[in-house]
Amino acid sequence: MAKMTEHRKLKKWVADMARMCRPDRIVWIDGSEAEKRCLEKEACATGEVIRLNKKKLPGCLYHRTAVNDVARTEGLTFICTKRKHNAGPTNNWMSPAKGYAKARKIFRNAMKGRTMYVIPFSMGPIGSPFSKIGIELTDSIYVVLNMRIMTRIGKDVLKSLGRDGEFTKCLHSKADLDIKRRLILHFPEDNTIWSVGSGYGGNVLLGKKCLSLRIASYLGKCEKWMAEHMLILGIEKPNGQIEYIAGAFPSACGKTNLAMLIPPKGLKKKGYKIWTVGDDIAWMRIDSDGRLWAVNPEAGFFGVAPGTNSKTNPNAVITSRKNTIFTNVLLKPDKTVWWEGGDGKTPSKGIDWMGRPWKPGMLDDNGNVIKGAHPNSRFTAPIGQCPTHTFRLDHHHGVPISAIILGGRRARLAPLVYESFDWEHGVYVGSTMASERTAAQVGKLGEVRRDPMAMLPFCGYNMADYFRHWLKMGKRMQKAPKIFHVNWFKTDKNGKILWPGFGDNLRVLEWVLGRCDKTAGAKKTPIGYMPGARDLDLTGLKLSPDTLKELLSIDKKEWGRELKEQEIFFKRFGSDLPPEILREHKALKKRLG
Ligand code: SAT
Ligand code: MN
Repeated sequence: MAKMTEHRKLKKWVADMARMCRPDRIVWIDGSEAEKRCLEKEACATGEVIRLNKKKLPGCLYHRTAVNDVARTEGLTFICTKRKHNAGPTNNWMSPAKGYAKARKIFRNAMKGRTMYVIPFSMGPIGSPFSKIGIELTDSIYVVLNMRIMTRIGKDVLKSLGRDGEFTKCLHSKADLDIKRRLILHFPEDNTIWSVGSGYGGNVLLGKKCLSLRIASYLGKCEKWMAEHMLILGIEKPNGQIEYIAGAFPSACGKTNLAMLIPPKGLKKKGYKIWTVGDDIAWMRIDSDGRLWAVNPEAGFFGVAPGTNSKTNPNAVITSRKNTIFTNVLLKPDKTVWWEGGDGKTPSKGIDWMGRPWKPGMLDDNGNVIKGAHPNSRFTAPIGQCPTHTFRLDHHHGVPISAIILGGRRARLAPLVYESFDWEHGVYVGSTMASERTAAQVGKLGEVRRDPMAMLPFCGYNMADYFRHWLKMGKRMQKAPKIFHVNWFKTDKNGKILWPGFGDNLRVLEWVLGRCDKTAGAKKTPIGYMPGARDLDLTGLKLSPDTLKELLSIDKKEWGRELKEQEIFFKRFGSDLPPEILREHKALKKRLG
């Protein structure tokens, strides 16, 4: 099968890796339907996946990961650069020599008795000069089947790679799934990723966070473009014009929902329509018109299941009705699936994400309710099945971005929305983003952590340089997108979320676009421009004037504390921090008095 390519370096690398991992067989993935059927059959036979109800969920599969392997493990994720300084203070660092040596010990013989699959994949349309090719070697059929959905794979990718094309070398083995022997290593200087000891999502679908963000952010800095943890959506305005917005939010903060939102009644009547371009990653370049253009390098969604239902995200529900892989959700007796906050009644019984018989209300040893689905359970579905998917998916230059929105999950402090004064101020706002920890990463839930541009776990180099790169990109553009900050998660004193969110977020985006074409009003505040009560279209929304006031309020005391916390965070970068960031910080302090 290695006949599929005449790329000598590629063949040699596959042989070298096989010599280390010792698989019984090597299979080159061609991407065909026949091959997919074969893989599914084999994975069903071994129990790696379960075929779901063919009538109700045609083409759908079910998979459970190991109980200690349900989210990205950031503590075991490393940037391996020759100089520690190049990884920066926010990344775990290892020298390449040590990284390779440590991982080699775990990879050695790890694929004995298994098959090594060689997956050629393209991030972005195959053949586009802006796309990046990776080859993932893996001993997991689950990974192959997911990569089929999340990326463009197979023969055509190899063809486009030719005899000597550049590719990211991605090696993955589940090994023994021992968390003590788990490592997710990035070698940006070698264009290489090694992941071992995990079978979960972002740890193992190496085209996603590892290549498209960590490696790509490094490449983007070198090649003058941006790889960002952003959704991309098009908003068709009543006049038929489509404006595109990119939005950075940490994992599990609603990017997927926002990317495919349904306009609320009042706005739908006006004629708004949404086009989904991407829900997680944006690669952005400056085009000949001096504007920033974005592509979604992925081909599918790896969305959070819990909370997804026909009210919160009808498009996601439709998207995942067929040809979808469900991971760590509840399996019902009729071979359909369910999760907390999903459609339909809570099933009276099922098999939970840990593979144990489950009934609603069951308690664990600590008296906590046992969930049927893990809070970070996921669905993997092709973007082409999304009713709102853009017709520009395969356009190599993507879509022009009018506005960037930055958001976190913050109970207090950040108002519903504000607009930065200019690009430099916007970069500062991005550098100070913070969010409460979600189930998407292993760690304590709810803890507020700094997460600049939602890239804290995904920036493949020193974040101080990353801020500098953003500042430079702004200078290179003739018409930079306006930068906004949003917070859908502000609560009242009792912890109740004030803003309805979901489709109603379009009301905020309408204002954002209005600011871009200078049709929406705003008032100047110390933190940026904010809408007055009458600048938002709240038709049909039951929101008391007090609630709106609270949503748009700025508590100077809280902001004073915030400024201090920012200082502590910035100190970590020492003298590397661009002076522009400190200047903006000082200016804000002064404006707040
Ligand atoms: O596990 S993934 O990294 O793919 C999803 C996420 O955490 O955003
Ligand atoms: Mn993400």
